[in-house]
Amino acid sequence: MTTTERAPAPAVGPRTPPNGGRRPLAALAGLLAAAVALGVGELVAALIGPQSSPVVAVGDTVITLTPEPVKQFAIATFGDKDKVALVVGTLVLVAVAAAVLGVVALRRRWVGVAGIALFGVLGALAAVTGPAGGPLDALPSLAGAGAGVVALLLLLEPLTALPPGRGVPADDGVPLLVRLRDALGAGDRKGAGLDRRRFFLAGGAALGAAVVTGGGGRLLLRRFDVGGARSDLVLPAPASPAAPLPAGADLAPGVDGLTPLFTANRDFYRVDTAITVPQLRPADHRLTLTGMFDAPRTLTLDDLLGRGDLIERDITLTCVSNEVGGGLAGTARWLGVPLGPFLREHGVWPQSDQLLCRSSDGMTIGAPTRSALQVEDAMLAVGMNGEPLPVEHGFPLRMLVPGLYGYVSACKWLVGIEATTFDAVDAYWVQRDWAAEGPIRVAARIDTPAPLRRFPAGRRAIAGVAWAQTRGIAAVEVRVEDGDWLPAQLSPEVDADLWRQWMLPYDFAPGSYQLTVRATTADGEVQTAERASPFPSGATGLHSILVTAT
Ligand SMILES: Nc1nc2c(c(=O)[nH]1)N[C@H]1C(S)=C(S)[C@@H](COP(=O)(O)O)O[C@H]1N2
Ligand SMILES: [Mo]
Repeated sequence: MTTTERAPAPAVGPRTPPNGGRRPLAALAGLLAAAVALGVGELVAALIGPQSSPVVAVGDTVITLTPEPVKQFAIATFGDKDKVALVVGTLVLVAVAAAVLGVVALRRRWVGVAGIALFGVLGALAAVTGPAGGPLDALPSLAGAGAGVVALLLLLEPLTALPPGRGVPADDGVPLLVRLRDALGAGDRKGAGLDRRRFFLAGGAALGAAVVTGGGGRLLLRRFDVGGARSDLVLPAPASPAAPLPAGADLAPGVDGLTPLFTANRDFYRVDTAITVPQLRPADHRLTLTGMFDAPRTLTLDDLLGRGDLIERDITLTCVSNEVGGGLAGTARWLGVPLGPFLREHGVWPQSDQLLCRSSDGMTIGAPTRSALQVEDAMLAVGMNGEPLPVEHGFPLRMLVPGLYGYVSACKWLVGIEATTFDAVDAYWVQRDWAAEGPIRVAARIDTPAPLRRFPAGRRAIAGVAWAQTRGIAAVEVRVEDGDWLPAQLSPEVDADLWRQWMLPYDFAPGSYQLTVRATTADGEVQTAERASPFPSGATGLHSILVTAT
């Protein structure tokens, strides 16, 4: 005979107190705990350095691990705001996770504790393994997680409060550790009630703590800013100034919507992996030459500025990620040490075919030694449009090699050059399967009219820019619908490294039009219509837009 054991019928206890709304409050507790954790993380980071901030460290790691197509999508979608989008996205994910942890921890406190601890460990790992990371960089994430755990337990406690007389009294004279120990076991309390008043008091305190620590941390982090030191830096006059511009060099004043010949620093496109921009003090800055040099050396910024051979040149810089018709190109008047003479002076070996440039944030950019030696006007740049490099554009030192995309030449926040070979080492982007050599492809872009624009019929300028650095632009032609290629007027040639503006007045009858542009280089290459995506070596194809005259 078998017996089936039956669980005793649950005792009918006192009616449970009104607990409705406990879960949303638990979610809120999770959010507030996360806010406290991030706030404390920022505050501790302010003592150590910007790279140790949990948000920055995790964001940096996400960038490092993100597959190239996603990165390309982010650059194409968010442009210069790609890092902002990343940080916001990371915070949204953290918020969702925190709310879920809060709800789960209502019943199982240890899950909440373990969850926050896990985030802390991940943040610490991200910070320590970052390119500029050291063991101390673990502290902000760990301290933040600790504060988050304390906040979560204290916030959840009033949600499962015991009736008076049972358990540890909620306030007054009970040591924090005892309360925490009690709070850890509070999830399974039977017949616990909800003390709304105490929850909101604790919540207010948590919010205050998050704002004060986070805000204070951000303020304190400003002491790492080098804006002041940058303003104080006086650049020497160039030994070789830029060639004077011919009259009428810039067509933009006469053509509405046309890109100016020179891009203002604040309008200059920015592409990099830095969530917080490296802050390098000129006095502390060092450039170290290593590897295949007869005379490996460490130079100060003064060594470079005092050489007396600075050149000033007008150069158009272009990003390999630029889509056909895109805006990731800009022109500036750069000031810097001529790279070829500098490298020869330090005896770079003929066996070296790659210069591995290192940025203070760990980025590596591999430039062909041959180009660095031979391309005229390649430089170690210190100035941009008459001022020291803006911090976002590499202050105090970056490299420029006309004719090469930025990812294989234009290393910002430059602190090291290792003369090596392409066989020996892959730079950052090459590890991510971008081409090891990146000559800029010839391109032309229509700036005006804007795509899909409607405008009154009549005469109107079609205009834009075209570039083929080191080779120069010889012609730009425009095709309206399937008509003949019509030659556009070009801005005067200033230098092959500089883009040229082009312009074609056209009489638009009412109707819709497809406008297409193509450039021809001074050495005879006609821009191909064949479409290629930016990955892995730069986009090709003709910029083509639809407009309507009404
Ligand atoms: N340290 C560092 N340098 C860098 C990069 C970077 O991510 N980190 N990006 C490169 C790329 S892809 C380009 S196109 C140029 C862009 O320079 P800009 O931001 O001054 O326009 O910088 C290059 N130098
Ligand atoms: Mo780039």
